[in-house]
Amino acid sequence: MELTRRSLLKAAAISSAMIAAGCTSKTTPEPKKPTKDPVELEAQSIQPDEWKTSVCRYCGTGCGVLVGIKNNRVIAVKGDPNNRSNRGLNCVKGYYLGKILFGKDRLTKPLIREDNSKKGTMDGFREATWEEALDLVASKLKEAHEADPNSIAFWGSGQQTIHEGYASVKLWKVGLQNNNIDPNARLCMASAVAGFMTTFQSDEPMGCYEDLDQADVFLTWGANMAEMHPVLYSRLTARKLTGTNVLHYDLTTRYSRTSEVADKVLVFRPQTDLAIANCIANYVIETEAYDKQFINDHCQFKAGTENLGHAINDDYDGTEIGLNSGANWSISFDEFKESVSQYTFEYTSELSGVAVEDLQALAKEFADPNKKIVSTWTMGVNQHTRGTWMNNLIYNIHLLTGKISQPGSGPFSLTGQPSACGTAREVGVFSHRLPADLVVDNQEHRRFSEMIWNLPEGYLDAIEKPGFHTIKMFRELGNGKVKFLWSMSNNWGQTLPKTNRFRGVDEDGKGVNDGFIVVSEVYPTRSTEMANVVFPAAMWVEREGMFGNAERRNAIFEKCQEPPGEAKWDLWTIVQVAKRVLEGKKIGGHDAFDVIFGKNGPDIWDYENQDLKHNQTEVCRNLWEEYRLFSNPHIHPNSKVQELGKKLKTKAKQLAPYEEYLKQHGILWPVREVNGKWLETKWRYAHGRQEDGFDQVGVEEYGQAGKYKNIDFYKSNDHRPTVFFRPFEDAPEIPDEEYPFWLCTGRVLEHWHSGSMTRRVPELHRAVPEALCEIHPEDAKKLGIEDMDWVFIESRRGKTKVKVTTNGRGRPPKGLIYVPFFAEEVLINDTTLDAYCPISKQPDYKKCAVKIMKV
Ligand SMILES: Nc1nc2c(c(=O)[nH]1)N[C@H]1C(S)=C(S)[C@@H](COP(=O)(O)OP(=O)(O)OC[C@H]3O[C@@H](n4cnc5c(=O)[nH]c(N)nc54)[C@H](O)[C@@H]3O)O[C@H]1N2
Ligand SMILES: Nc1nc2c(c(=O)[nH]1)N[C@H]1C(S)=C(S)[C@@H](COP(=O)(O)OP(=O)(O)OC[C@H]3O[C@@H](n4cnc5c(=O)[nH]c(N)nc54)[C@H](O)[C@@H]3O)O[C@H]1N2
Ligand code: SF4
Ligand SMILES: [Mo]
Repeated sequence: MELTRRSLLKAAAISSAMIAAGCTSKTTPEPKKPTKDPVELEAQSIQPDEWKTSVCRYCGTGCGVLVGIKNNRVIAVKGDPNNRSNRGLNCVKGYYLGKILFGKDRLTKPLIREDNSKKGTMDGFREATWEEALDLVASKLKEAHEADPNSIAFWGSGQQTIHEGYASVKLWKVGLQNNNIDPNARLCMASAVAGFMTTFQSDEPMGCYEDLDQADVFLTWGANMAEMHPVLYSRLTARKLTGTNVLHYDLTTRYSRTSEVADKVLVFRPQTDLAIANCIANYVIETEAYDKQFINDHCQFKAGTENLGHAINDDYDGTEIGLNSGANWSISFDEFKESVSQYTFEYTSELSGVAVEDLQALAKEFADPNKKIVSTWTMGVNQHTRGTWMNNLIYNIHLLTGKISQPGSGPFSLTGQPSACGTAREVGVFSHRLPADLVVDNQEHRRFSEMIWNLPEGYLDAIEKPGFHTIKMFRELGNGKVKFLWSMSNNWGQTLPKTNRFRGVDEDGKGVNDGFIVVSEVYPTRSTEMANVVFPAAMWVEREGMFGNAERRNAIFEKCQEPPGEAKWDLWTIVQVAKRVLEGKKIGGHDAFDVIFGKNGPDIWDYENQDLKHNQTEVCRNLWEEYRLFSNPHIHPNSKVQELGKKLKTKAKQLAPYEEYLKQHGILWPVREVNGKWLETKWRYAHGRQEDGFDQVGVEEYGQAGKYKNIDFYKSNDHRPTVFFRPFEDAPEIPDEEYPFWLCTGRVLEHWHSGSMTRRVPELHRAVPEALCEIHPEDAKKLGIEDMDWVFIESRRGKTKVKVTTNGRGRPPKGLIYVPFFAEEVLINDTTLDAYCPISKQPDYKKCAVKIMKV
């Protein structure tokens, strides 16, 4: 399809429908509707007293917003024109952001369950004082921990602030010396992380959003950006309007809103993206269109374990293949060439269902040395039983063609949540990680962390083995082995795959009801109904916080109003539990609590009042300045820290002093101080003037500046990222006679994940009031189903009741259905599969086999 004036106009119309630039939405303080109903908030024509700097709390785009306050209440929200990530734009969710604070059924008091038989409902709770709830939680945690360290677990989130995530890590990994802590980002970004670490030995993208303003070709690898990263998508469509012959290829398993304005839509059979990426690599090598100088100077080649099988059973990780899933070894370029040679256009077309001409057109874009290409991807690639491989394969084609780390050209892994980067990944909430790309099973990393945390040498050896990853954690909860679970800023009762594994009880009456479950939440959810204790939390701007977005931008949001009732800042709750549970424990002769949070550590405890320090900015600054040492070891007084930090290359993440983030409405790391100004880095590994956003950190510390194209992958082993051979291997469950359909699950523009917040915003709720199953009209006809008929979708694991539509926003091909997971009454995750990528341990929600039955 040609890029016509009509398609451009269409692009502009579609993207502007999703964006509300510079608009202001008004909210009133008093909600009017009863519990469970979305809140009606009236528009008011009053002017705010003050506007405070903030960040949207939904997606990883990380849009800056300004929050209007009157009489200490949030009354308006608008895009922040000074935030360089969004330049004042917001999508419809950002536009109505203020309203999530005022749901009538906000949790305002700690709840303690009195009646265990009512688990699975919000009945059977009584209100309690904080003192009582905290004492109970701490005693249960202590009891379980003492009985068996493997019976406790903490499930965190990419929606926790950086400080909350950091405090969780300190309580769990340092205080309890326990690695059973993992974030929901395991469901989301784990394959991206594993992809970055295996290819580059350094997490997070080299480029930034400005790449979208300069590319000649865009490639979405199963990413529905129009709905999931709308503000970035508007930047993409704007580039198509202003650039000459800018093309967008949408690779997808279902025609989505993103496909609507793409120039070419390549609908492929699920999982065959592996073959497509290899096919492009094969073409550029065969035609000698790869960048010889670049790979000579900057790349190495490797192969890894193949025929990985499928991580479906509990014991997979311990099997021979499971233990060796990440093994890899060096190969020559010629061996690589030979390995990918099987992925001809014809073979790939046969596997994927994409026409040979379309594959050729796409491969030719990469073969053109003059074209700048940006690849983007999110869950289609990461939620994949070969998710790590798929990330490696996208890097392969950008490395082979040298289309990387340059303005307008590069692979760009999009983030899901607002702080999956800043919190889950950067502060190390994963069961195998420590802050700043460090990992628990590396002795030098532990020594370095001990020095920063004032711990005796060898203290962290207790946590040298990674703990439970998320799927393991919840399987163990279902098995009754995890006896204590605390979750924060997530809703596992709805969002984990194969939910009925731990939501129900087995034949012996064993199961989730055995565990003592603590949920920190702002609204009643599918998870709070499984809880023994619910801690009411302050949400979004009811406390101060900081998020880190997809382009490495850390940005602060200021506190704008008090939380309702007795709801409290999650960080306060963490520290209060720590105070109780660490009572009596010593570290190096000091009270453990004082080392972790108090006077021998970050100093966030008020000893006079026996409480967290009252000033939230002071608490955040103190924690930040400690955390910042991981990336800026040179400001630590101990020269051993400095030396080791340099060796570990942690400085490559360099962060600025806390206040700078407010002044600048966010800064991309690594940062650098030049003549008293803190400058951000837009293109990592690419040398140039720092003032223009090019990398300097690497040059100064580890660099080989001035090499070919001024690029130095200074964090990679031997400064050389890896081009991996990764073959096509099929999905764990493929439609057959009994279960003839692929089930793909995902999201819609108007709702956020489990819908707990967006369904309480009337405008969003009205726009998409119910979750519908999209099905191809011919499939519906064959099954004798009409629009809005109820059906059961059944897999080998469970079934879900849902209404169908043949006329939805997305259009699945024949043989595939799509169901969003935002509606708590349509628990599609009872049906999904929890098989995961053997390397990243991220599950695949995008494909399993189901049958459809009319109700
Ligand atoms: N409105 C809104 N925006 C959000 C969110 C939200 O809840 N609501 N959540 C945020 C979060 S946390 C995330 S993770 C992102 C998710 O952002 P996306 O990943 O863009 O969205 P999903 O709906 O999860 O994924 C749907 C896509 O998966 C692709 N897919 C399916 N199977 C395959 C396959 O085998 N290979 C490949 N390559 N692709 C496949 C399909 O083509 C489809 O377009 O959105 C973020 N933004
Ligand atoms: N079927 C299917 N399932 C999926 C996916 C899929 O594509 N398909 N995608 C997966 C992905 S990528 C992701 S990221 C996960 C997301 O899964 P979850 O993170 O489990 O889901 P959310 O609805 O975002 O849960 C966040 C909760 O935090 C609460 N909250 C808001 N602010 C605060 C606060 O300040 N403090 C506290 N304590 N709580 C707060 C909200 O009310 C909300 O209920 O879902 C996964 N599940
Ligand atoms: S949901 Fe994402 S795109 Fe929309 S305003 Fe928030 S951060 Fe921006
Ligand atoms: Mo996500």
